[in-house]
Amino acid sequence: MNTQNKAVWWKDAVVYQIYPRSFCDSNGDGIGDLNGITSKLDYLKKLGVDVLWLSPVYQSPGDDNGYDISDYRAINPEFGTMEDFDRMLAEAHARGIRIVMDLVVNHTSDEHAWFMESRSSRNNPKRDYYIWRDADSKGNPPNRWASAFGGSAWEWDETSGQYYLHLFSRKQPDLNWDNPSVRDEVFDMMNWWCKKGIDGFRMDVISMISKPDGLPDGPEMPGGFTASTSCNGPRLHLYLNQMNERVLSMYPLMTVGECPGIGVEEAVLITDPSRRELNMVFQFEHVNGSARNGSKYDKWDRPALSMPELRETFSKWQYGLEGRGWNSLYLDNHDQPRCVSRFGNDTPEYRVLSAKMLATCLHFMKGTPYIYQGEELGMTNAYMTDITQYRDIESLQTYEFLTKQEKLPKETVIGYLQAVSRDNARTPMQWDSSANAGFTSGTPWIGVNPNFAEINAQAQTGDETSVFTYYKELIRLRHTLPVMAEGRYELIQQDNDQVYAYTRTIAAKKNQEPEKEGSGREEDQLLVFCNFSKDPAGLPKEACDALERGASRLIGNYRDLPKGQLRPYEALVLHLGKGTME
Ligand code: ISL
Ligand code: CA
Repeated sequence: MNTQNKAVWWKDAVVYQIYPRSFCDSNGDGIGDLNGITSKLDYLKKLGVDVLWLSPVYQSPGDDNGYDISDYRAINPEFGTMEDFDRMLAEAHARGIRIVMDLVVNHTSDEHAWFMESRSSRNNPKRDYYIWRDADSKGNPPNRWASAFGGSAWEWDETSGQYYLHLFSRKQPDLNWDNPSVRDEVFDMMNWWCKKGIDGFRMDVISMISKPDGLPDGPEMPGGFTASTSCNGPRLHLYLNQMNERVLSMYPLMTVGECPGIGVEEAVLITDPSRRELNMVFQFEHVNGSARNGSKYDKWDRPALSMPELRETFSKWQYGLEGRGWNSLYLDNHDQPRCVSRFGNDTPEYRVLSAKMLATCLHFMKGTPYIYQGEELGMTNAYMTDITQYRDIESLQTYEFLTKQEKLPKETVIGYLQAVSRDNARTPMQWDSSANAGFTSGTPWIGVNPNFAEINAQAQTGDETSVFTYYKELIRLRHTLPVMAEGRYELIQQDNDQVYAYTRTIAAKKNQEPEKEGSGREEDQLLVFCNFSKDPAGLPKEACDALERGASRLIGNYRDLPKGQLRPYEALVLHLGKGTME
């Protein structure tokens, strides 16, 4: 691997996220598994990714598809055995591919041994591993926080006569990070996985681990609840710093914190290397939807960001972290609808073009790019029409709440789910055009997207014009061109409402051979132009100038250079580098 021995190897790496349940089923039970992943390593090697991040594969009752862990040191039997895991790890390493584990430690499952002890009585030594509170004088929960999946964030425990906090489902009780024994247990467990040879952690809702003193209510929400105030709590940095000292600093890991509710300045505090916390974070500002039309139900009735809003958000992060921290770059993951459906155009005419355009826009930014399984094929939303087709706890609980309590028409709520349900990302990976898209020989746990006959890996891997081949080229370029990893981002065409355009610039390296006279430039520059609309757009003057100065076409989603206009969803990257004429 080209990045093997550097301490900050993740700076020119590309990460691929696998949602194991939906990736590849090796034994016909309809559920993707570890042996399925191992069988697809050559596919991933061909794509060229450096790192695989696996959504949780630990033992779990599966209330939230594995984000509710009942044993951190055991593999979910649905996914295989620890031997299967070790083999997958070894096979990945043999191909120069690293493995990053999902670390879900804001909460455990209610079936974790710690919680079973904790709830057994008020004097149990593990009582304080979780967040228990008395009812208020009327018997109500201690505050009005809503759970992210609907309803109160507090569950009454009959046996011990107190409420426990669960920011997610009632089967996901929040750990009490203020208890040093909890931190000891978590750090021990992390060291155990590191000693096994894993290469990093993606840390689930890590911005929520430090609860604010007094647990004050947040902004009002429908249903008599308020948002929680648990993001960026008072001891977040202290705990991350301890984690770094006691675990992370001892291995050459990559770490990314999933951080709902985080802004640029908080992100700098977490990712500034001198502060010794994490390498990068997932921020949410570009995927939370736009508040421009007002919204009552948060992500459900918010439109996707328009291109200018998206550009403003991305640019804020690009400028904000420059020289101070490090960005992670993503459009898709297992919680988000498919980006080609949300930000592009998933009709047959424009799907391939717009998928490549979005990929171009994201991958040329500064940071570490993440590809979510199927994104490299331009997979689309599933548009499931009936609630019985949905599996995700958030989708099901939201449907109940909005149709029953809020009395919204079913069609309206199904419309919301079709646009933003997490299940859009969780339909099986589309491998080929055989039954069930080649994902399983049995019955898949969630329906396959009916468009698998047209959109699948087999059809794309050998096709020079496919979305897959385009991603492969983007990854290759990131590994080859230092400017792609290190160049400074600068927005151009700020008022253009069709074209998102920016440059990336890096000074030519000082210690290189002296340039031959007249043959080169002092800096290396990329110019990126992305037409976010199906209408042609005028070719920006920076593109014309660069072409006149001898820029070359680095990559684009049309075969040739545009003539005067950018075509529908056109993406074009020009390279003005050493060797091009001034
Ligand atoms: O998807 C969301 C709801 O719109 C997010 O709020 C999501 O719950 C949040 O990003 C946290 O996500 C992570 O933790 C959850 C889990 O359900 C998600 O799959 C995970 O990515 C609880 O562990
Ligand atoms: Ca299986």
